[in-house]
Amino acid sequence: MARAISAIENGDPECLPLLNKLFTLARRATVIGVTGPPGAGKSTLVEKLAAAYRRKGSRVAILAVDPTSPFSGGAILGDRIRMQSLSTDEGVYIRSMATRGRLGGLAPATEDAVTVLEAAGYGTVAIETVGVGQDEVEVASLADITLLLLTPAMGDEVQAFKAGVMEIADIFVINKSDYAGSDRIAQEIAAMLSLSTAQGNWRPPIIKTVATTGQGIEDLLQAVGKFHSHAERSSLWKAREREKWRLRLLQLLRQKLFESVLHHVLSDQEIAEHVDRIIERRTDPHTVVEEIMKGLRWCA
Ligand SMILES: Nc1nc2c(ncn2[C@@H]2O[C@H](COP(=O)(O)OP(=O)(O)OP(=O)(O)O)[C@@H](O)[C@H]2O)c(=O)[nH]1
Ligand SMILES: [Mg+2]
Repeated sequence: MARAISAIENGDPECLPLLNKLFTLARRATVIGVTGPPGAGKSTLVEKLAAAYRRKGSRVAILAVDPTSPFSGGAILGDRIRMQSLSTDEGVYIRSMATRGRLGGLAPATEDAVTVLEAAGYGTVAIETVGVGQDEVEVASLADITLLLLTPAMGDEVQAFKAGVMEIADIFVINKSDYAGSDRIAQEIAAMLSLSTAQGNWRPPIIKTVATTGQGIEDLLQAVGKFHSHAERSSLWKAREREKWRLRLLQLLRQKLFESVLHHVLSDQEIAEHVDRIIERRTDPHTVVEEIMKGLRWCA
């Protein structure tokens, strides 16, 4: 399993037949996305959630996506160490993945890693991603349920969140509720929610937790269970599933088309020449792209 994920991460073409087989075999896992700002307690909470699911008998996989540092080029990859209480449990699989420059908060291989884990029989897959409250919300399109972690320390920052960030939350978790201010932030979120239209008749609950002690984890599990049955009863899950695979298909296609243009149509030398012409203002970038597109027979 680990080798398969590494091969996928490295873009090994031999993975494609394997992924095809695994995908068609795989039983669906429940994918829980956990996102929130740096240090909000995501790993600590995921560790507690995983332990709770283990007690219910489910095997749990955790994918912790670490932003690749633009400075060192390496990821922090510290969560395996941080989630030590789970490290001796064979029913738990933990893996860190680096974003490697992919925008949106996921690692390039996250979706396919989920396929591998589903095929390996993990019933629950938790994906931890860092969201700084802006655009790192891609996890929501992959996950069945998205938990957005906030903390009392955030205060006014919540109001500065872009609308799209609040909308990804199926459940709001106010972690570090042992600190003062959790009621205030809960009220602010409730006020924001009252202004927005509920997605598929689901009003996201606001759950207070203290991940370090496990306080509130049982409430959170119940909220996840409630969402689960709501999403199954309503058409929410079906609609999300369609949208997820539609986006995934377009994303892969976009990437392939782009790579194939770079590979077959444009050499580095030609790109450099186009750049020269743009710098010299003999043409503009739009016109260059139009010219390149005209050169592609299948686009005509
Ligand atoms: N007081 C308090 N501390 C907490 C709580 N949850 C987590 N912490 C502490 O907050 C720090 C950060 O926790 P992590 O679980 O690593 O947070 P994270 O969101 O995964 O952090 P990154 O992955 O680095 O973004 C750790 O020192 C935790 O022990 C909580 O509910 N209360
Ligand atoms: Mg973490």
